[in-house]
Amino acid sequence: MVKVITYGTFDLLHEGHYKLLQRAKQLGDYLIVGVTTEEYDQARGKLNVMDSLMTRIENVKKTGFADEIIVEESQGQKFRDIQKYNIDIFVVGSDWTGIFDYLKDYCKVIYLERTKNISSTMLRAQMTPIQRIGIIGTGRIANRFITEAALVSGVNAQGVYNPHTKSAKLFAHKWGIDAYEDIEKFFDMSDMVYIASPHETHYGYIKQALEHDKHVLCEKPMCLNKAHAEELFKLAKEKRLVLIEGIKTAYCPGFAKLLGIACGGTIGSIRNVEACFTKLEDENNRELKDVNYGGSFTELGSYCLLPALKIFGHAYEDIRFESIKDENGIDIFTKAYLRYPNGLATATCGLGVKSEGKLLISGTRGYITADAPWWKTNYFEVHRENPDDVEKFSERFLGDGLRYEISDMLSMINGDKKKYFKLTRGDSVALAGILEKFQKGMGRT
Ligand code: C2G
Repeated sequence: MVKVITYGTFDLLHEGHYKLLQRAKQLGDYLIVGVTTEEYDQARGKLNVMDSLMTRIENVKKTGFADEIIVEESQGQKFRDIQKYNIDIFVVGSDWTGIFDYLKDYCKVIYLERTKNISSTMLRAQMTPIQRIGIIGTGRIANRFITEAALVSGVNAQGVYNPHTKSAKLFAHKWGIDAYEDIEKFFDMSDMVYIASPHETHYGYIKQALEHDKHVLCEKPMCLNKAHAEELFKLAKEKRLVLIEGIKTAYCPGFAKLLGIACGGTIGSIRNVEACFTKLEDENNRELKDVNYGGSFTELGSYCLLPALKIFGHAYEDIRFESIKDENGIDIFTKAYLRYPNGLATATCGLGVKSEGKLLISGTRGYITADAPWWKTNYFEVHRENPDDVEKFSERFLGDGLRYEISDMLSMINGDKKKYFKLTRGDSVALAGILEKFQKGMGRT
């Protein structure tokens, strides 16, 4: 008897799961299905699971393919189960290709082609449809987005669009999704759109997506023009669509905890915020070649301005920029100085100069420091006058952190408004306004 095992969350059971189980069953005589517990999903960073474990087990049972159903509770369990149940074949979808090769010493490992298009859940009773994601752009961040989306239940990355069709086809082949040459068909396939194209194309794509009634998650900087940002949020509101800017720091639990403690009075009234983020970039990369939209501040300013905007708000009295520029006039290092009625802030960004990537929040009774990568907040300290009085805080930051914004986006689409406070429309409009001022100061269009 050939024994097969597979594992999954099987949340909002859909045809991707169904077809996986169907093919897994055909590989042998006896199929064991491991359904992940809430605790294990939490531990492995799978977000936004909607169905309870019992519902998910029930739904797997209803498919009729499982001869036995077990629960998966921990990281090392697969290895132990293969011994315990005397398994011949471990099978999982191709979005996991390579990840489980370590099991090849103990049984056959098969990665089955994942199902590209999920039109709906298998169960009419399901109230929460699967959000089909269309991706615009095929660069580094778009690659990271796919792996992060696989760890958010309730979404399915289905298609990619890039005007350079070859890039779209290469990306689609790599990730087992569809490439679209016709943007109209691309929009038809999607429920929500993730935009990771060059900065200057964001406005146009967001507008097109909203006009096609699609929710939008756009990479930062969403806009380099305040009026554009206001226009897009107004359009989204009119059409009852979700439009958010993807600044991963804003959505991660560690940053939320840091803000909560900073603004909770433990360091008194906040009077100074200093955020620095430098990342030496290859001088041939877009970021240091594009004389109109490249440079340190358009690339990293969204991160470095975020703490000041969340703490002091948008009503700064004055802002100025000091930049070090290269021979093409592109800023390799920029400091933005903001003055508020009761506070000072600096945002220091560098793609061509390396500095101490620190976040410092100074108050009348103490200060908070978070070292690089504070923008993936996982640790910070609260210091007071007494140098021995230091409180330490940590919080997990999962993977590349894009799953947090995807998960929050899903919650907003499903009507959970309280998620908006993490990065509000006002924050994104203020950011667009500051970037617009910077662009003008650089003599750019
Ligand atoms: N799947 C698929 N096509 C999709 C979506 C999912 O074939 N469009 C497959 C996955 O590859 C997986 C199974 O369906 O083999 C269950 O998917 P999930 O419930 O998302 O589980 P997952 O998070 O992939 O966890 O230990 C758990 C395993 O790592 C799988």
